[in-house]
Amino acid sequence: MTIRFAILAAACTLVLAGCGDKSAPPAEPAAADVQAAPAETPAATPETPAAATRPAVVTDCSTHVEGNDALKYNVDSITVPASCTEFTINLTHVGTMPVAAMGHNVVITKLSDVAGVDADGMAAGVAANYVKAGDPRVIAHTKLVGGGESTSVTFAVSKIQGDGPYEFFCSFPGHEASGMKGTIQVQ
Ligand SMILES: [Cu+2]
Repeated sequence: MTIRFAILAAACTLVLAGCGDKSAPPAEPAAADVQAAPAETPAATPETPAAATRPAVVTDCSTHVEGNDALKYNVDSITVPASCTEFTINLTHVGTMPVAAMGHNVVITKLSDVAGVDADGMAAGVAANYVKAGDPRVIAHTKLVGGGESTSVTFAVSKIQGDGPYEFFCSFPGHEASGMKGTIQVQ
């Protein structure tokens, strides 16, 4: 900052106009914030720029997704680095409601398979984590968790490098339709 002020002061002596407002030099992010905000790098999902307003933070071929009591994930886009062979999604239910009333999972399918997988999952019931057993359309899924619980799933990245697009969503009845979904892509 000292150097920056020195440059600013030098510039003002050369150019007398436009230096009136010295009260607000551009703030630099605190070091602690840098890791929490890689979402703002230009690498975020050019395919779906409008939809991806809450990109997931990805670290070491894994990410953390939260679900709450208000039928929401905290992210709507997961970009998996192409350098990863496997990828892990850690899911935490940050609410307090029980699994039978407000359970959440993460299911990954092709976008075109979401409706069918969701409907068959509902039929499979809560004991099956709302995922039909052996469904070949399901690329990966976590178990269903209630408030305060966590779970995770790891899958081969090659499984979402085919003929997408791919979506992640919660297959608890009605949750995908309520917006518990997002895009997942490899980049
Ligand atoms: Cu849910």
